[in-house]
Amino acid sequence: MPTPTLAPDSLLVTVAPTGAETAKADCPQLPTTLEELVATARDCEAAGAAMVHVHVRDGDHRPTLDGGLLKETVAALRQETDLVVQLSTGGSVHDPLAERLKVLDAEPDSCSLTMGTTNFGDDVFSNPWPFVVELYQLAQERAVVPEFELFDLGQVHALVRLLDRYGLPAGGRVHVDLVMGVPGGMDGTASAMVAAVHDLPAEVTSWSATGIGRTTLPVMLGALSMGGHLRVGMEDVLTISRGVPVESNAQLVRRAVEAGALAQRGPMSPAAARELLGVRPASR
Ligand code: KMH
Ligand code: ZN
Repeated sequence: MPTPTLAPDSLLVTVAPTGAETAKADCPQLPTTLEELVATARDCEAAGAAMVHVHVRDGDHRPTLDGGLLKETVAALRQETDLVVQLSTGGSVHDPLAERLKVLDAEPDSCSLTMGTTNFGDDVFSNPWPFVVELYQLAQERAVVPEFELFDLGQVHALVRLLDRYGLPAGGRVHVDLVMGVPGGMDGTASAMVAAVHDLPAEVTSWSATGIGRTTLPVMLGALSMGGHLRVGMEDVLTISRGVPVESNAQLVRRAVEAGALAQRGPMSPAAARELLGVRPASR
């Protein structure tokens, strides 16, 4: 993707409020129940988020891909917010591939789609090529718009290969999220971002970035300087500054919106985000 001379006027802020890695016992403010998730989503929308990236938890606050709960969650978020609802197909590192494919049965607006296997701390986040292709084709059939998650430079090139072989996603737009700073993936540095963005295929119409842990701020500032959008949230970072715990996801969204304001980019509305991403209009 050629780097645009001018950044877009507005800023897509995606919030990833929960993730699959943090235990509720270690972080009581992590939204793990449906009520907490919906309240968080409402607060984040009011603060300027336009999309929510969702992992759900069971009654014991453990990550689950339970189909009924995923459907209930999509319905509740649609009922209570206008946010673009993106379900994680990454799940947790322990989720079987077949279960991850079934996430699309919950009919979200969007789904995450990671472009390759990555060492993930001490674990392995498994995304073999045949799985990537199957998930992509399923998303095309079901008209679910994927967000391509790129954890590494090699995954940029896997995206080139996927689009060459299987064509454009539903909606015809291609949105990428650079997930930087995972131990085992690309580092959360400006030089890694420049390399990744430089090699994005021409089909890419928008990209965002998120920096895990201590890479949050450099990645945010780098993405704003390169015309990218932002993903923030407690899936990715649990401190607001060194040693200070995050109070809420809305706090992280507000900080992203403030950083966007400095770059003269106001927060994009959910309706504008749907247009950007090629997602169907909301049917609340
Ligand atoms: N929880 C990670 C293993 C995604 O949501 O698609 C994978 C992840 C990516 O969070
Ligand atoms: Zn996720």
